[in-house]
Amino acid sequence: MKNLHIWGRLNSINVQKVLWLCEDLKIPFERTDAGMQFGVNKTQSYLQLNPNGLVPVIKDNELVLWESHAILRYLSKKHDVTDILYPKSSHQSAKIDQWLDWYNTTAWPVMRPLFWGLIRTKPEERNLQELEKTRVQMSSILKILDYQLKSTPWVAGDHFTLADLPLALIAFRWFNLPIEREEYQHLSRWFKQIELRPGYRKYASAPLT
Ligand SMILES: N[C@@H](CCC(=O)N[C@@H](CS)C(=O)NCC(=O)O)C(=O)O
Repeated sequence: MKNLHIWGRLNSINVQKVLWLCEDLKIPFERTDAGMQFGVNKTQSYLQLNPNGLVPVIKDNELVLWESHAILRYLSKKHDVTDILYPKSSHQSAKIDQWLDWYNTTAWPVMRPLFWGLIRTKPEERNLQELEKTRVQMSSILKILDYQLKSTPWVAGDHFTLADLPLALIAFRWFNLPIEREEYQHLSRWFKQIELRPGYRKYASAPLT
């Protein structure tokens, strides 16, 4: 039996973050499908692990942990011997935290309705006007990321870090939704590098569902 167990379905963006990191860091794990069509996440035993009834949740020996970014930080601190993904130095991790918070407060709240509206809503139930407004808003958010990537090769500086990973999952959705896209040169350059990462290839590049 592996020490690390992950609950969550493969097409959840928050689960994908954790699976991708495990692949990049070669952390062995077992996984149980949970969420949406798999159910599980509203059962009493699951709610004892995560009272929010959301995926992912992990159990690593005795530690139970939910919130995908907390899980990313925990696994990086424990397994990343290079100390690059989420450096122990508070000075170096500050920018990574900035972008992880920006993902949660700014980027995902806009990408989420765009993704749900175009992928998980029947065509006849889509509000196309509203979706176009959201697309324009998402584009202006990605312009901020593009501007950052003009001055640094990766989101938080010279290396791939935890700052890149969740934002790359948003970028994947942006590049794969059936929408018009403004040309963001630096974002595209960065994303080509993202596409080479093993965790992205294995867990984050399947067609959107
Ligand atoms: N802030 C949480 C959000 C977790 C979340 O919203 N998970 C979604 C999937 S991406 C979920 O569990 N949805 C219910 C379901 O799949 O049934 C995190 O980052 O882990």
